[in-house]
Amino acid sequence: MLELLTSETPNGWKVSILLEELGVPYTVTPIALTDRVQKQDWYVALNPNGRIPTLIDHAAGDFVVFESGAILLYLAEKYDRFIPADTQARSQVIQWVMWQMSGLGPMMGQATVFNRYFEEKLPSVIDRYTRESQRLLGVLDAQLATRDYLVGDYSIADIACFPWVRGHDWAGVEIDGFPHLLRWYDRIAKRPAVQRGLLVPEPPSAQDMAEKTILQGKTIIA
Ligand SMILES: N[C@@H](CCC(=O)N[C@@H](CS)C(=O)NCC(=O)O)C(=O)O
Repeated sequence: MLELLTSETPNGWKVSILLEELGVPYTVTPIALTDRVQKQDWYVALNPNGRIPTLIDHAAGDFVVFESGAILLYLAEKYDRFIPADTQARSQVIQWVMWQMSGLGPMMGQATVFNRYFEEKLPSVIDRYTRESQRLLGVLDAQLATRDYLVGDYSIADIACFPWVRGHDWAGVEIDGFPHLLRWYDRIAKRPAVQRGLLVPEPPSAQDMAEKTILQGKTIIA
C-alpha cells in the first residue's frame, strides 16, 4: 500500500492527482502545516527537508520518497504510466518536471508569500516574484500554443504544473493574457481524477483558512 503524507497545497496536489489518475489504492496522512507537524522529528526522519509531500511505498519495504517531482517520477515509473517509454520523449517530460520544480513552483510560492502572507508589503520584492511568475506562465503559454499538453499526451509534466497554475489567483499572478494556457487549464481541470485529487486531504474549513492568513510571513506555501 502507498501512504501519502500531505497537505492542501500545490506540491501535495501534484501527487494526489497522479495517484487518482493511476487509480491505485493509497492512504492519506494529513500534515497540519500551521501546527508545524512537518518540522517534528518523526516527519523530518522521513523527509529531511521538513516539507510536504512525502510518499511511503509500504509494499516496497517502506521505501520513502521526498520532493514532489521525485515522487511523480517514482510513481510514473513504478506503474509505467503518464511518462513516455521513448527515451527522448521521456527526457522532454522530465525537462518540464525539472522546470516546474526549479522555476514555476518556487517563484509562484514566493509570489504567494509576499503578495499574500507577509504583513510588510515590499513593492520591489512583490514586483520581482510576480513578474518572474508571469514570465514563467508565458513560457508555458508559448509551449502550449501548438499542442494540447506540454509533451505529447497528458503526462506528469502537466500534472506537475497544473496545481501551480490553478493557484495563480492566491499567488496574486494574472493569467488572462495567456489563451493557450487557459485552454490547457480548462482541459485538465475537467478530468475527474484531477477533481478528486484536489480534495486530498479534505479541504480546510473557513476558520482554518482564516487562521492560515494570520500566519503572515511564515512560508506555508513555497
Ligand atoms: N521542493 C519541495 C517543496 C515542498 C514545499 O515547499 N512544500 C510546502 C507546501 S507546498 C511546505 O511543506 N511548506 C511548509 C514549510 O515550509 O514548512 C517539493 O516539491 O516537494
